[in-house]
Amino acid sequence: MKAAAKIISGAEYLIALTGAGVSRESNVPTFRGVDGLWRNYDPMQLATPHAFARDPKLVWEWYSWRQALIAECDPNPAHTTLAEWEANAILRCLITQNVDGLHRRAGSEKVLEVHGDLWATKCSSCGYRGRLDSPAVGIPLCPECNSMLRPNVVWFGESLNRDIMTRVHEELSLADVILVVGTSALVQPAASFPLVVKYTGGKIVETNIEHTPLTPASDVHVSGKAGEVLPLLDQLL
Ligand code: BJW
Ligand code: ZN
Repeated sequence: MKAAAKIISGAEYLIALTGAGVSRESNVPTFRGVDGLWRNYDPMQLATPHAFARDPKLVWEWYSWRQALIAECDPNPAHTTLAEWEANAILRCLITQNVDGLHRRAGSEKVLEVHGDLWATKCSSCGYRGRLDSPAVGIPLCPECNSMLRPNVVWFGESLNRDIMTRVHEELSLADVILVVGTSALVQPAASFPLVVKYTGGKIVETNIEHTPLTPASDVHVSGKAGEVLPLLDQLL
């Protein structure tokens, strides 16, 4: 913990990468692991363009269920600590794989949501983009062309948004320390972002309740729950 605090305090340009583990203590299920979303649902049946083409109703049911679940969740001390660090210019940018919006709700402003936003929609055939303000009922239709809307999230096999990726790469090149919180580091390209910082001479601080493929490349690994580790780290700065 002290070693992690020392690296963070000494950082010239600290950024963070978060995954589902940062929201676990807000009661948002993670994807993998014992109580993960993928235990009961096969991601390949739900989080792919092919799945949506085959059974859009099933895919929307899954997203609508998650929207309802997340609407009941609130940011936890991990989210609020990161938001405070941004406000105090300790943290320069937050890259998140999460689509739950909890970082923004905690007050973080410089957030790059690389896998999209659970409440955002886009048309499956025209360029329409929209937002839901309550969980979807059935299959929402495009107000412009009446085709099916889909969640504006990034599914397997899809490219990440180009403008967001440009900004991610700018941040990765500026960063000398990246704090990686609660990601299994299995899904590309996000899993490789910390390595970009490392290969340009920067450091990786990882915190997670388990080891990940990034642990061997990390300068420090802090074992523990994000909602406990981050406030403790804050006290040591
Ligand atoms: C705690 C905690 C607590 C718990 N405190 N910690 C072979 C090799 C390499 C790549 C590929 C490959 N085959 C295919 C690919 C590409 C593919 C990929 O990476 N696949 C791998 C699975 C093998 N990637 C893609 O397809 C990406 N696009 C792409 O590459 O485009 C180029 C391309 C185009 C065409 C063909 C090929 C390439 C897109 C990836 C999109 C991922 N989308 C999802 C769904 C988003 C929408 C939605 O939410 O529905 O994003 S999948 C899912 O995984 C979601 C997450 O953001 C993402 C990462 O998961 P995360 O956040 O790490 O969560 P978990 O559950 O895995 O881990 C939680 C962690 O928290 C654990 O470590 C716990 O220990 C920890 N934890 N409680 C701290 N309290
Ligand atoms: Zn449309």
